[in-house]
Amino acid sequence: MSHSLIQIETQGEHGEIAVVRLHRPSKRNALNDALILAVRNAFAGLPRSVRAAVLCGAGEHFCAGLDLSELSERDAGEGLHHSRMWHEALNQVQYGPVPVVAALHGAVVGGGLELASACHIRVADETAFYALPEGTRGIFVGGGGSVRIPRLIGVARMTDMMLTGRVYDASEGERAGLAQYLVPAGGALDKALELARRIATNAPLTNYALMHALPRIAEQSADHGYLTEAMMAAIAQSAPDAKARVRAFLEGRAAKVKKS
Ligand code: 1HE
Repeated sequence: MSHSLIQIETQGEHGEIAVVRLHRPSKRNALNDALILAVRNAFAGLPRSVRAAVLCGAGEHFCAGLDLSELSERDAGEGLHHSRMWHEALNQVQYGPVPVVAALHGAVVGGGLELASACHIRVADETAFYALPEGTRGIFVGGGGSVRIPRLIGVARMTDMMLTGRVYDASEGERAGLAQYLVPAGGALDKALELARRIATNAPLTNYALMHALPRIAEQSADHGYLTEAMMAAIAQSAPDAKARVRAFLEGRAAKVKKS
């Protein structure tokens, strides 16, 4: 499946991996309204065979953020609805049908970092750099960044990035928690695909719990979190899939945990 601004391809024997590629390289994958809606539609409409997805960008950069040429004459009400449209699209990435691994390279800035933050795992190559130029452009994040980015790197680091225009390089970004994996230049997509293939073999209910229960438990009080955890654990372990996997280990048919 392919739209002009976004390309979607499935991989794997049963089409279990989707690669969703932002495809507006001449504008560094800047997110105009059409592209942000295409992102929403891509994740809302993934084929049912898909168990894990990779999100990447065409060209030299992952994403240059909001298309600044569209930031023209919106009044306050229009700005509110525009931001809510971004929220809806990025929520579709975070709370869509399957875990999403972001493969990052080059600029991961502004709304591009907001989009990467909505993914479940981020893999960056050595060319990646991160910034929130909203601060210096006289605007504010509007794609959920003020909610998601502090959860990755803390309020103090995000405040610094926005107040001073600080740019994190790839290794600083990995140390700060913006990416979970750092790989050589050109290697992000392959690593992201390797992780997605592994994720696709998990029991679907486990992936569901990690996408939908874990982030909510992390927002609950400890007391409420323990109860939600117990209920999620009970549901996950009751699935035939879980029982079969545990039996396979006990009968010596499943892999042991090994140091890598
Ligand atoms: C753009 C955009 C854009 C590039 N909107 N058109 N984001 C920013 O403030 C980042 C702005 N972009 C940059 O700093 C640089 O473009 C990059 C570091 C990402 C890439 O540099 P480079 O040298 O590879 O490309 P370029 O020559 O700067 O850009 C190539 C073309 O893309 C050029 O257009 P052309 O018609 O002259 O060829 C650029 O104008 C265009 N382009 N980035 C529009 N962002 C939900 S709220 C989120 C708020 C934000 O995201 S604010 C942060 C916006």
